[in-house]
Amino acid sequence: MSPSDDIASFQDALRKAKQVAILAGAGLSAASGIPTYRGKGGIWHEHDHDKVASLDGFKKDPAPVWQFHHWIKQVCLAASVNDAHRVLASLSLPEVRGKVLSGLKDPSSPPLLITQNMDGLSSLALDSLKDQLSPEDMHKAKHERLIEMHGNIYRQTCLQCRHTSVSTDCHLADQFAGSKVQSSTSSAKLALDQLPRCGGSSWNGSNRYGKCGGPLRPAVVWFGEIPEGMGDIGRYLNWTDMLIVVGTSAIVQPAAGFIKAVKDRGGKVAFFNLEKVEKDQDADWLFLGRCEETLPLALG
Ligand code: BJW
Ligand code: ZN
Repeated sequence: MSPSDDIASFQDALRKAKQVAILAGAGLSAASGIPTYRGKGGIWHEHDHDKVASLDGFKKDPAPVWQFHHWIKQVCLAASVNDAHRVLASLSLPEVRGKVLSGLKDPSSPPLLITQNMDGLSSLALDSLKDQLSPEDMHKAKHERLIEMHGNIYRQTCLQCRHTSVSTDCHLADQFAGSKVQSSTSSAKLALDQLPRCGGSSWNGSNRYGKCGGPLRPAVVWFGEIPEGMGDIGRYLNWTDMLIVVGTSAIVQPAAGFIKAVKDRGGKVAFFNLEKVEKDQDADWLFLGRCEETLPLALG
């Protein structure tokens, strides 16, 4: 049976759901000016993901990988949250849950937001609720009920000591100064000794702690790597009876498999996407359109 586009029946099912999860993809941040990966204008039309989004590619030639991530970071820094991020963040407010999700088994907790995006915008949308959420509820919303399964563009990990640091600075800004690297495909080339190095402390073998200096990599999840939070996601989805899928082509595993996992346990699935995708055949509801418009209508 093809999915329904009836908002009232979706809202009714949502009010009755006992445990709700949201799976988000690049379409969630499209209205914020961040390009998606596939489809028109998609990042993978311009870039070879084997080269810029795999550990093998990084080991062979790290410079273009850093250049690519430097560009994404600049795009993310220039972006701001949109209405779809805002309405999802609003589910962290108890009074909104009382209205939209009144059947939750645990009414004191927001639904789990699993995002494949590494732009940090879902967390930023929660920050804007700081006057309406207690510090405990804010902590829960940001650290227990938000999983950035493909990592975060503002973090980097040292391949030598494994130290992970967070930085909103553009590491490579100095190296690129004057060379105007404004696009991901700029021909400006980085030398190996210009690539970011670890400034964290590590055991240096002589009974003292010092600067490690090892090579850094972006702390994002590349192809062939295991996404973050898989254990927590699996446990949560076991009991999820409503999965809301927003702005993803649902091609990349393991995220794409979450849809079947919920359906197989008798749960319902609602898609909010700009266009039809293969996996929405399994959905109970499909709302085609821009999620920054359709989500506030359905959840508002
Ligand atoms: C809107 C909108 C608007 C636009 N409103 N909608 C062969 C078969 C099966 C699997 C594999 C295979 N070969 C390899 C694999 C595994 C691989 C995989 O799935 N590959 C497929 C491509 C085939 N997966 C992996 O390697 C993953 N790891 C893994 O599987 O480990 C083993 C494992 C096993 C079991 C358990 C656990 C682990 C890792 C995947 C890592 C993905 N990383 C990237 C980031 C790289 C960039 C970087 O390094 O900086 O993550 S790739 C890229 O794709 C990014 C995204 O998060 C991810 C998903 O993309 P998303 O979000 O769906 O974006 P799009 O562009 O595809 O779709 C956007 C949608 O939005 C479109 O439909 C638009 O219409 C819509 N839209 N505007 C609503 N306004
Ligand atoms: Zn280090």
